[in-house]
Amino acid sequence: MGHNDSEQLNLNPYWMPFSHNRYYKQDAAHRVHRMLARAEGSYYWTTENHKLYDALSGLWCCGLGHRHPRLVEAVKQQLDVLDYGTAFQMGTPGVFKLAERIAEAAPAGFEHVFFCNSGSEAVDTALKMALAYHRARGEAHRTRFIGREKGYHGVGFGGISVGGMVANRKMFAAGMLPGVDHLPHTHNLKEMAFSRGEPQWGSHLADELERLVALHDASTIAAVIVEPMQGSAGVIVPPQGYLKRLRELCTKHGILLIFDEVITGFGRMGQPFAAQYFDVTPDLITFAKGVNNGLVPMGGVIATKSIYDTFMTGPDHMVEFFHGYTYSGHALAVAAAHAALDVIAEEQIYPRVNALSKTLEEAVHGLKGEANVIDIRNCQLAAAVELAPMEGKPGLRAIRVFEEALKRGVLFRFTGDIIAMGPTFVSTPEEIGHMAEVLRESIRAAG
Ligand code: PXG
Repeated sequence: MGHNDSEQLNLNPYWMPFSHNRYYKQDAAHRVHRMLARAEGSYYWTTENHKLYDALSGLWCCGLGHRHPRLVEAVKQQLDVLDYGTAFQMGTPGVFKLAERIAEAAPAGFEHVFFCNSGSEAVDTALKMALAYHRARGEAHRTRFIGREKGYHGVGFGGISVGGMVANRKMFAAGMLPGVDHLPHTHNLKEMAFSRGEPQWGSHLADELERLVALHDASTIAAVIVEPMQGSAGVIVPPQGYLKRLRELCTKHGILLIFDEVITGFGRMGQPFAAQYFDVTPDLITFAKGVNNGLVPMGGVIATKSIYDTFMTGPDHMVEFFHGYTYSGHALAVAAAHAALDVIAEEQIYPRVNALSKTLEEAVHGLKGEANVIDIRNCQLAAAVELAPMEGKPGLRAIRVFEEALKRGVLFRFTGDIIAMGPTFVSTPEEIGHMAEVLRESIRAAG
């Protein structure tokens, strides 16, 4: 489709998700380089045939690069064999095998995988597992969840309840889960601006869990859920020792610890999961995105043996967990996931990410000193540059930077006045360096 074709589109019927619909639709100038036509590897091409480096791997999901031939082929082949296989009370060899492979990649003790279709569903599934687990153990009084400020756990009612993003919560307050409380977030510009990797300051913030336990009593709390590294809030990196401390406190009080690894799972951390990267083992792990490179929607929850076994009681012809989705373990998603796991192994993605992360760290921290740059953060193959808001117009500076970068051939992600980066795992050091230089020029051009 050429540029002119896209200008003839009726833009009105499509209600764009998490987007400024009016800004995008009202003025062709606002859509320049913002209509995607095709993709390959680390690049998109727009309908004007303008090439864009994909600095966030889609929405954190296409780390292996777009249209990886192995994944494309796997899905095509699957289509010739089985399109959709009934998900309840039936199975396919592929989905059993995939669960085994994912459990093998997870930390020791994680032996069971439940599939769904998105990160939001994965979070709701994990929260339900936590409630049902305690109930099955005779601790039905453990009903409370603890999330964290600035946390993002998708957009289901469970996810927004434990999430900590005001904009995602305030309109829906009436539908929130009752009894949820939040840990403070760990972002503090004064104490940690321009930290490389995990900030030294802030592990004491995990002790706030003790305060919440004292307030609510441990016997009322089912689970704590956190992103090991907060992605959506703009790459907020856990302070050194913070996650270990959370783990200790959860164990001490019989509270399940859920790591939401929707962004951190399957590559971004240079390890299968952030649990391994930070060497902290939760009780449940949610995943989505990278499991099959975003090719077909898929999410899931990995559970420890002891959690799974707790459900396996009662008459064995009965359903043990009243939960599941029509598309749980969809055949196409499963085929893509097998291929993604093959590629991760064959292309040595984890060592590659580890090496590339150092390049990213150097490149982004090289922007220190640019006007209006107030913080730079990085964690493995994720980074963010925080900009000073324009007087009275929060968010506008980042939009300007975003638009300047589009002109220069890089698609960044912005949230508030933060520019986030999550390059593909198959990027070259040169591409990472170029991305950072485009960001520098765009920050200067945006004024
Ligand atoms: N948990 C976490 C930790 C996430 O990052 C979700 C749950 C929800 O996933 P679904 O598949 O329901 O969207 C996410 C999603 C961004 C960005 O710009 C991040 C997400 C989605 C879109 C954009 O950082 N994370």
